[in-house]
Amino acid sequence: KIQTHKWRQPVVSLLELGGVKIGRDDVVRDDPTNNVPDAIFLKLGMQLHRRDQHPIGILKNAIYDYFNANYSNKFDKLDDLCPIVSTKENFDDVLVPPDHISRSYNDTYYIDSQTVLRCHTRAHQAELLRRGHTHFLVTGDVYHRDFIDSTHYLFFIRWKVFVSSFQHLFGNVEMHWIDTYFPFTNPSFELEIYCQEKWLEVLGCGVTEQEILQKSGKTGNVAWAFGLGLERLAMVLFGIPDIRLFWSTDERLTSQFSKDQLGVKFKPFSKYPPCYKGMSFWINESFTENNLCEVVRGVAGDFVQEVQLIDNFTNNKGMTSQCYRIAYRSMERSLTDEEINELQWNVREQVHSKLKVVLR
Ligand code: FA5
Ligand code: MG
Repeated sequence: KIQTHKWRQPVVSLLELGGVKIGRDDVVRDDPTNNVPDAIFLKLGMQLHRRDQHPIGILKNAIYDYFNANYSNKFDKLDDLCPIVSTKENFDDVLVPPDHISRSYNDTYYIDSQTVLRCHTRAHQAELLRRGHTHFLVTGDVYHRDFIDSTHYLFFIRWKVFVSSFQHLFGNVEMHWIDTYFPFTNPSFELEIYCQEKWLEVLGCGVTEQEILQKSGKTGNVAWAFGLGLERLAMVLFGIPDIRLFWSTDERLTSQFSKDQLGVKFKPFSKYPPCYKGMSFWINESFTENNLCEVVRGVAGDFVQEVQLIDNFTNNKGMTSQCYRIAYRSMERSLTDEEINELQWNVREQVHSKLKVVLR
């Protein structure tokens, strides 16, 4: 039986993903080669991008329509591939070097040492090329261990396409391109758009390395690929201020959107302010911010809006102390002081016991 916090989602123990039946015990195990928490298993089957009335589904359909109209149905669309893949598919096949940080347990969810929750839909690329697909869009949820703020989520819906133009969707938003590095493309670029007074990265792209194409029997071709976070684009298009709102089942949210309605602006229903709590501790060698966020998320779920490092100093004995500020906030209702104090108390307790840091 899954242990869930009293405010969290209902208990599920079996999912069907892309035609495959997956039990909770196949994904979440008490085993050093596994770092998938229950909270992630519970979200695995949600497939927001396959819901026609959901902002993510509406956006996906609009992008599909755009491709159908402009590339005369040339693109094959796959949106139901199982997110559980091998480390070979997720890393080796797309030329991620053996020592690349994205392979670490700090950055990726491992089911066991050979199996991960895909970090990108590119994990399906080699197989699709081998199966003879040349133009394709893969939509699916992808999983990263990451820090917490209003534009980052532990998993998000990603795209991979072979195409050259995308301006159409962004309209007249201010944007710029940045040169960057990815192991699988060269040259590589990122696109940022200006949103909520900050530059926000919305996609990475580039020309696929020839080695990848050669390995899939596509020598002599040129491929253009990109990966786009649908949430971030949907935040701009629908005026949705916080990424957690996509996972809300509150009717005041879901009733605002309907099939094929792309231009609708979200009307906020929660004016509940965030409540801030601080905590300081002496870190140890194995401490990482992602591990801290995992613990906080494990306790507070979607009630945590942001975890922010606000102070960092090293004393004359070489010990480093860090202070974090946690913002608690529900998108749906007002949290009581009692609830917040209990969350914070549990966070402190687990940060101490799981991360072995010394609280100050
Ligand atoms: C990449 O940056 C490259 N793999 C993109 C790529 C694809 C390059 C194909 C070349 C060819 P990454 O997953 O880090 O992948 O980010 C892709 C997009 O996902 C980002 O631009 C952003 O829109 C979104 N994204 C990244 N992290 C998060 C997160 N924590 N929460 C929500 N969206 C995110
Ligand atoms: Mg990136």
